[in-house]
Amino acid sequence: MPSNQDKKLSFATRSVHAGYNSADHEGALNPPVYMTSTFTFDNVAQGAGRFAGEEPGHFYSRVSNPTQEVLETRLADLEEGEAALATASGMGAITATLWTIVAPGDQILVDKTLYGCTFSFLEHGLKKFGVDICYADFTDHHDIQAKLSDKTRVLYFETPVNPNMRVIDISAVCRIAKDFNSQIKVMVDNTYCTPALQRPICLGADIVVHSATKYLGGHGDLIAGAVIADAETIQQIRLFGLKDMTGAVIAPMTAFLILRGIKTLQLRMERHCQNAQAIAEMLEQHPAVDRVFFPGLKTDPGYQVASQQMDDFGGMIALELKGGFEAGVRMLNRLKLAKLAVSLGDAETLIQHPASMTHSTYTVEQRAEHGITEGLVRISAGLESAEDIIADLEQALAG
Ligand code: 4LM
Repeated sequence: MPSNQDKKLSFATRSVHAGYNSADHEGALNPPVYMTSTFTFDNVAQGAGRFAGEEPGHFYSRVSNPTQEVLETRLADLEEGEAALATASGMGAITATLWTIVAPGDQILVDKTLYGCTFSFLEHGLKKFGVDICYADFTDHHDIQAKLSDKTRVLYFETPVNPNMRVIDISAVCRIAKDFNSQIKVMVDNTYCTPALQRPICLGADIVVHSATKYLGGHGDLIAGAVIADAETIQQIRLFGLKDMTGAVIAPMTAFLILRGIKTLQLRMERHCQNAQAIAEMLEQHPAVDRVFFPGLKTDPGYQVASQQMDDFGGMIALELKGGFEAGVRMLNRLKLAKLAVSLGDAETLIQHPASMTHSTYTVEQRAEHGITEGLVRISAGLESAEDIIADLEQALAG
């Protein structure tokens, strides 16, 4: 039996403490922000040893920095992975990872709906360099099986999916991939949930990526990203994808702000989830609304899987109005409290129109093919009182 001391601390406690001991830093309650680009060596042998990875220690902040390291230790702990790498953006995390693990001739099998710039990177970026990008409906397990091939190197998806909220069964997808070929890497974008709600590595995934710009930072004041995986993969991404291929390095001050944000992650997620649930339930009853996409509604096709793999249903909602695109535009232009803006996971409720904004990287035909309707409206429920957000949405819908 482990003693009480050995027992794993709770998520909330680890969000505040993991990776940092004030006793090692003059008693400073918060981690110092190491504003330095380079690190001095005692002698040439020490410098050479650090470059060769044979000696511990930092040598240049494009590779690592002590403030960044605290954030990485905390993120690895919360996602229950071995190691993490913090990056300058979510796209920095995604691109640094994929540049590292795929080669020309490999296939990446991805869910049919992705955040617009992830789609663009795959379709217009990696494809140009001879990587085959193959799409499947990851809620249809036969479709995944049919598209796996001996070239498949990575399976990649988001859940719930940005922007249409489809829910993908992480354990089932991992089983299908590993049964086919145990070497395939399953990579999950966990931005919408954060580890406070969903931990893909515990469900069998190999790699988790984040836009830390969103809930992890939590205050709409920074751009950042992260990758969590086994230590060897993280080291490869750090020394190739980050150092040589993208240079998508996080700034020390940004790492500090994310550490600050993560201290309140669980508290904030609870409120985001409560507000989203209340908003979705109102919208479901509203006569102007055609469809609501939110996995916390019992009528949602993702409800069962979300109940199993998520601790709560998240803060994101999508909807379609009865009048389609025109009705959506009229409603968005009438909002007073909710902000018309892309991004998500901030204190402010943010609403946007994916077809003309976050998913405008797809053509109209591609959006139709990939399940993104032209009239879809996306809501990121903020931390205001649910009553006030609902009143604003109701007045905007009333017209
Ligand atoms: C948005 N999203 O949807 P950076 N992965 C997911 C995302 O939603 C995003 C990124 C990665 C939005 C931005 C405008 C699921 C971004 C990319 O923006 O590079 O940190 O993350 O509104």
